[in-house]
Amino acid sequence: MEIGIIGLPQSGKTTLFHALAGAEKATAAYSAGRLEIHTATTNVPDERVDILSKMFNPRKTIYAKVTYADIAGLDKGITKKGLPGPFVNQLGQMDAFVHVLRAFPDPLGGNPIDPAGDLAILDTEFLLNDLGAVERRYEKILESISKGAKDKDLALKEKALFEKLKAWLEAEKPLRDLDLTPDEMQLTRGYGFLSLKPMLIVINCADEGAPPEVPYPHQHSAVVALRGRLEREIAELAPEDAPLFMEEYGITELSRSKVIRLSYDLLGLQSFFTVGEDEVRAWTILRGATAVEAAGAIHTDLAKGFIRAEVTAYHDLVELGSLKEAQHKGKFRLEGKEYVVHDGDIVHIRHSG
Ligand SMILES: Nc1nc2c(ncn2[C@@H]2O[C@H](COP(=O)(O)OP(=O)(O)O)[C@@H](O)[C@H]2O)c(=O)[nH]1
Ligand SMILES: [Mg+2]
Repeated sequence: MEIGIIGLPQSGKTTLFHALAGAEKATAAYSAGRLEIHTATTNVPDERVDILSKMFNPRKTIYAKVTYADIAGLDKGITKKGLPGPFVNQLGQMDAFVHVLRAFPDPLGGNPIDPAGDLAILDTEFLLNDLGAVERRYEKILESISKGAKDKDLALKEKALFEKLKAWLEAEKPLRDLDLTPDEMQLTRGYGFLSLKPMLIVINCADEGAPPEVPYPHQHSAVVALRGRLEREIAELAPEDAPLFMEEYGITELSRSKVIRLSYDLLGLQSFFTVGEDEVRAWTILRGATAVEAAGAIHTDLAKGFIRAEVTAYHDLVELGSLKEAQHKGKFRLEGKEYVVHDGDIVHIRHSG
């Protein structure tokens, strides 16, 4: 899962990227045409993993992970012709966005502080791009129907869906607000619609002063304010130096964890855990995933040879102190393939082969 960090030039994208990547700094750079993209994979902080790790004292503790991409495609500004093609292609491949808004004085001077206005600029570009893509596809669908489409049912379904998408975008509403059925969602795959992707809005504030309000009443989105430059400096400090620095600036809690958690949630992801003396580990699955899908996240062989999932809820395990005690108290369940895994389930897959 890859999350694109987007925003106008000088909004603090690269600064936030480094704050999120933190000390791990496992960053890689690649270029797509003239675009330079940096990516970093980072742990999803999860106190449940910390607690389980204390409980089992394993050789290895492994957190869930997300990848962030710093896409510097707009550094020359938005052209009058809209967003550049290679930039849109890159954005289309992301699973979600973190949209950075500048709420500190423009380091290059000239532009006022207007986070809500800046947000509207890119949002509008996303809508226009999607509308263009929807219209082009819609023409193709009509054409194929008039020529006697091979799969007529599918073509008609697509036609209805794209009419809906078109009307929605023409009303200047992002696609992420549209309630689509899983079937319809499937049909939108592959187009990379930008306004359909979940979006976390980060108001990037000056070192001092209260953050401005930026209302964003849309689905699959959230708003968080932070001080990107300070967060980056702290993320890059040695851990023992961080508390003093934070005290100096009156920072009681870093937003880094919050941003990472929120982006994980917005992606529709959840974690289940495997525990033992060897390893305590968080695994990532989609919300609504079944036990056999969870098995597949660990290894395809576990999905193929799936017999049963042994499941204990996280809070039961923590409350009772051990898997054995959970078993005694009847909090240890055997579940079949179709069981819908809950966030925080402790799972052991019984399998053959
Ligand atoms: N005061 C302040 N300056 C920031 C903050 N974040 C970034 N900057 C400064 O803004 C400039 C642009 O930041 P950068 O991360 O390169 O922006 P990008 O163009 O969006 O990647 C740099 O001079 C940063 O030091 C912030 O949270 N507060
Ligand atoms: Mg940058």
